This record gives sequence, C-alpha cells and structure tokens, in this order.
Amino acid sequence: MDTSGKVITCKAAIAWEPGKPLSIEEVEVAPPKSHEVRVKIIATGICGTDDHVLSGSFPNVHYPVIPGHEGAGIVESIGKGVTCVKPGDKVIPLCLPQCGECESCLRSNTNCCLKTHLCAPQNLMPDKTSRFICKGKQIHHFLWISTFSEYTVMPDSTVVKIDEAAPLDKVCLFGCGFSTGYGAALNTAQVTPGSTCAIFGLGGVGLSVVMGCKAAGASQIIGIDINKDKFVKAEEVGATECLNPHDYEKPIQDVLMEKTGHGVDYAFEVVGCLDTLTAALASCHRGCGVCVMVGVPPSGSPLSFDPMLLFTGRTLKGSFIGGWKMKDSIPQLVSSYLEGKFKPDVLISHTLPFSKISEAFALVHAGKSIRIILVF
Ligand code: PAD
Ligand code: ZN
Ligand code: ZN
Repeated sequence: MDTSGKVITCKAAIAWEPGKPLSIEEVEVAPPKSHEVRVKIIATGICGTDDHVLSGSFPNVHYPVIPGHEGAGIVESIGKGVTCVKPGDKVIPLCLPQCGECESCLRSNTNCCLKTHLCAPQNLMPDKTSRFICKGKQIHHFLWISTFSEYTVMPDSTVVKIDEAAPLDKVCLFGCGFSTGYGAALNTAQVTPGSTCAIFGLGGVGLSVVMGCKAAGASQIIGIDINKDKFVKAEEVGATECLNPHDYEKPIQDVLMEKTGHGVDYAFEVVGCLDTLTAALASCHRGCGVCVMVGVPPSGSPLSFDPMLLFTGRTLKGSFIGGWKMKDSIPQLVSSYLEGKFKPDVLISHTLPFSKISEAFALVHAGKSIRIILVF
C-alpha cells in the first residue's frame, strides 16, 4: 500500500515525563514536509543517552517525547526538495546533523553543526511543529530523529544513505555508540601507537573506545568499571587489564599513577559522572596526558577540580559523536564494516522485539547488557 502523503499510525515508545518508564502507544506520524524524510525504522539500539532522557538529566529535552537515536531503517517517503535519499534507500538517522551550510559545517576541524540540539532546539521539526500525535496530544521529537517509533520524520540534514548490503540490525550501532567511542580514540584523542590508555566506563560506548585504542596501536589499555561483569567483553575487544575502583582503598587515579609511573597518555570518561571525569583527568600523565570527556554529565552540573591538574600540561577535551562529520563519515564507516575492518557486533548482548522495550531498560538498569538492539 502506498503510504506517501498519508498519516501513518504505528507503535512508538513515549516518555510522558522525566522519571517515569516509557510506555508503548499508538502514534500518528504525519507525512514529511519540505526537506524532511519519513523513515521506517527497522532496528534501534538503546544508548546511555536514552536513559539520561528517561531520568530527565539530558539537556534541552521537552516532554512528552519519543526518545531513541541509534537507529537504522528504510526511507518510506520524502518531502519536497529532498535530493540526498529516495524511498527504499537504507539509511541511518544522524543524531548530530551535518547541514553543510553553517560556520561549523564549513570548517574542517569541528563536527559541531550549529543545528545540533546544543545550539538550537530539536524538540520540534525546523518549522516548529511536531509530526507526532498521540491521544490528541503533540509529542516532541528527540534530536530530530526519535528512533523509538516504527515510523519517524527527520530533516534531510539528519539522514544518510548507506550501502544496500548493510544489515540494519547491526549497523544501527553506527548511529551513535560505536561511532562515538571509536572516533573518540581515533579522532579526538588521536591515540598513538605504543601509548597507555584508561577507559572509565565499559558500556557500549566505552568498549568502542577500547576498540579504537586497540586499532590505533595502544600497548596498554586499562578498562575501569564498578561492574566487573563488563570485564570479560572489555578484554575480548582489547583491554589489557580491567580494574574495579571498589577493590581499592585509595582513589583509582592513585592506583593508575602507581601502575603507569607518570599517568596514562590518554584517559576517557565514558560514564557521564563528574567524579569519574576528575579521576580520569587526574590519571593522565602530568605533562602531556589527554583526558577526553565522552560521557554526558547531568545537565547544568558545575565541574570543579584543582586547576593545578591542568597547569602542568594536561589537556581536557570533549568529544561529540566521536568527532565525525556524520553525513560524510557514517556511510564510509558502514562500508569499512562490510569489508570486515571492525566488528561492533560484539557489543550486541541482546536483540529483542520493540514490544519488550521496558524489559530492555530493566536489563540496562541491572547492568546485565552491553548494547540491546530492538527490532520492529
Ligand atoms: P552504559 O550505561 O552502557 O555504560 C556506562 C558504564 O559505566 C556501565 O558499564 C557502568 O557500570 C559504568 N559505571 C557507572 N558508574 C561508574 C563509575 N563510578 N566508575 C566506573 N564505571 C562506572 O552507557 P553508554 O556506554 O551507552 O554511554 C556512556 C556515556 O556516554 C553516557 O553518559 C552517554 O550519555 C554518553 C554518550 N556520549 C556521546 C557523545 O557524543 N559524547 C554519545 C553517546 C553517548
Ligand atoms: Zn547515543
Ligand atoms: Zn551545519
């Protein structure tokens, strides 16, 4: 049946307010307007960021909202003026736009498009209206892509065509988790061969950092997590050693200092906590260590640390979706994946039907998963 130009009714998971579990509802998804694309989502991962949305700690989210931002799907229809994709194309929605026109997009040294949610609201489409209605109420978009809906509408700056051969229930990980972690090591830190790295937080993103450090030729890769169940997978993907801070009486940064002599060359914070960010910075080599912030701390929380940590030459930098300009990079990453250059599939601990999204979040909260893929 041709659905183009028509409202589609389908299932979506809605966060009605912060602190409440998701509920699966029937939503009406309006057709795409000019420069918009409607995508049938085939698979979506659950990222730590979606959990921050449920708890209310992620910045600039308006409720009720349909979260989800690590999806892959097929274009159902396109609005006027869309030239980058056509119905039937396999695509990945981009949680960080690449509009191609703004000051950042025209620079080569940043991927922070000025249309990102941190610069401009993405709770509604660019014309300030929603394409989602549930029980007569307007529902907000998340990062413009809301992949926890079987059909979703996004601006054409936030979608990219990928190789026809790509398995969508695997390559959805390129929409956020894998690209973020792998790029944090290769693009943001630019990890060098023979170096020492410490990764705080061994979830799907942290393990992707481990993979990036390994690919860059780091010789010592130390994984740190308070859940020791994460260590098996971390060692499988390249960690040379794993530490649980709870096993030590002294702070973990002191343990790392002693272990490495002068601190690690690169430390990555991939939890989303201020304490672990300070610990990661303090674990770095005094004179030339680089600390990369990947985790998203609670919105608006002030960071405080002894400025002498920086005075001697350490660097603290942020990494936004691994530093990739997403439209340019994601299709290439997917093609490299199809050539067998890396295996993010090892991150997938569960594949479940979308209807089990609440069970999936329960597994996340119990620390029993790495990446869960939900399929429609
Ligand atoms: P996750 O929940 O799968 O993993 C977090 C891990 O941290 C878990 O294994 C926890 O056990 C572990 N942890 C919790 N507390 C501590 C602690 N005190 N010390 C050590 N480890 C601890 O999340 P994820 O891997 O999907 O995401 C991780 C963070 O990265 C999260 O804050 C998310 O919002 C952020 C993120 N950032 C970007 C970006 O562009 N920078 C993109 C995607 C995700
Ligand atoms: Zn994410
Ligand atoms: Zn831009």
